[in-house]
Amino acid sequence: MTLDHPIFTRWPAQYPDRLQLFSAPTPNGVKVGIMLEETSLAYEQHRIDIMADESHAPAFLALNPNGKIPAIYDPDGPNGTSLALFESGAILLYLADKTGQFISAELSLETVLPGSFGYDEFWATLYGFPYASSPNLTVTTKAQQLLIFLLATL
Ligand SMILES: N[C@@H](CCC(=O)N[C@@H](CS)C(=O)NCC(=O)O)C(=O)O
Repeated sequence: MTLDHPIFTRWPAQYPDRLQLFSAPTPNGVKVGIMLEETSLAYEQHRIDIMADESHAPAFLALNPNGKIPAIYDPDGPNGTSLALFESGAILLYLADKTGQFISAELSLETVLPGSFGYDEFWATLYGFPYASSPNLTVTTKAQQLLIFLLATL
């Protein structure tokens, strides 16, 4: 089985039947890894060195045009097709939906996604990442940035 996506030219899959995780040991990066462990899904991990700007390599941008980890490629996606997905909140929801774990039938996207943005701010402030030096980057601003990116890209 060979996976047909440009990401695998740079980060080949040793176990192509498994869900492929492209990430790094950051708060956003590890939460997807934790979810995969907790749900017991079989996965293969690829470390993306964001300090070496690997998240902006053409092969990675083909998976996430926004140039950020985490991102996944699921060879066993919905309706028997493969699925490439980025944004940790979206990935967590997808994995919850796929496995039927860690999600309630009453939970809505509106309650989950702002939480994802909020975590960014919290951890960035704690560890002194660039977000911390940008106090004006509020949840709303970040949501707007993402939507502007999506509108410009789609
Ligand atoms: N809202 C995104 C944020 C992802 C994000 O900020 N990823 C950071 C690491 S935690 C990253 O890839 N930084 C590298 C860069 O922006 O160049 C998510 O939750 O997935």
